[in-house]
Amino acid sequence: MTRHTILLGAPIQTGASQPGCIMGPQSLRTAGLAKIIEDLGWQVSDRGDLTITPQRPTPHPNAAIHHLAETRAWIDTVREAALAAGRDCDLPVFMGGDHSMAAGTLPAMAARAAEAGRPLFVLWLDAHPDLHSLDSTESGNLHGTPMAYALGLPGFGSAYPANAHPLDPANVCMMGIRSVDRAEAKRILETGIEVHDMRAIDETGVIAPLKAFLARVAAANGMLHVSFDVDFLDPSFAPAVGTTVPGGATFREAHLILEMVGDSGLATSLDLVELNPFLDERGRTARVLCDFTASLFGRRVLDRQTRSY
Ligand code: B3U
Ligand code: MN
Ligand code: MN
Repeated sequence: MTRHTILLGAPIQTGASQPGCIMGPQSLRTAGLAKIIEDLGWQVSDRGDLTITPQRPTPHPNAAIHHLAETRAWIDTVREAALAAGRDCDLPVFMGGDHSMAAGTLPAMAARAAEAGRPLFVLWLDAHPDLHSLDSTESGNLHGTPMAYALGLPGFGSAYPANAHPLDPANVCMMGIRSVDRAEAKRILETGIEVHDMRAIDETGVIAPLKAFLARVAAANGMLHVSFDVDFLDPSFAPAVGTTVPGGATFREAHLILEMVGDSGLATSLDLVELNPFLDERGRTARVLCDFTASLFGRRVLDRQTRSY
């Protein structure tokens, strides 16, 4: 049976430090994302881009915070549309937009998993853990908050919507982490989240930890959401991101991760976030993201049998 994906654009840039992510969904479309997935035998529907109406500013005791009202509106809008897309296809692709989008997609996929009576697992590919609350963020850039919110951690008051389906930290696996603020480091220790920072990846490679995580997802009959932040990648080949951090995943590491996830057949949703086309070099980063997405959707270098690792 033909599998079906829905592309959904969330042109959010209010959570990032600089403008540009508003063009992310269009850049992915221009790079041919729909056709690339179609050529792999999938049915593809593009639901276009979500919008929010203009918002009045919401005050918050943490004066550093930018665009709280817009972020809240995006969270509500994205959550509803992401849940519908999750119900209507096998593997929706949420095209950001900055990573504050995940404060909508993660609770939506958790709600979807609860409906299906399955646990939700999250593979978080990012230079950052995005574990700030509204109280702890110092930059005030709300793309630094979605994971803390999705886990149901304190520090959000009623400024973000109540999170009815908090993620289990034991079901989260982070890879590529190399920029962690003090409040975030504390939360990593408190929650016990599995974090494979770049040092760990240098020491052990990506295969063993990913294989172990995927085995846990399979054993639990879990749903798997992959949240792919462009800054997971080394900026030398993926420059189109506002918060570049040196020492990121190589093309080969990222390619292998997405191929292994693709081989597992476990992925049930994907975020592509933080692509800032204003900072790109002739569409290079958008094309790289399309290539990795193709790997997740089943493209292989040779049409040989799927490996078991
Ligand atoms: N942790 C820092 C930096 C950051 C988080 N996410 C991104 N950058 N992309 C902060 O601003 O919260
Ligand atoms: Mn991020
Ligand atoms: Mn990041």
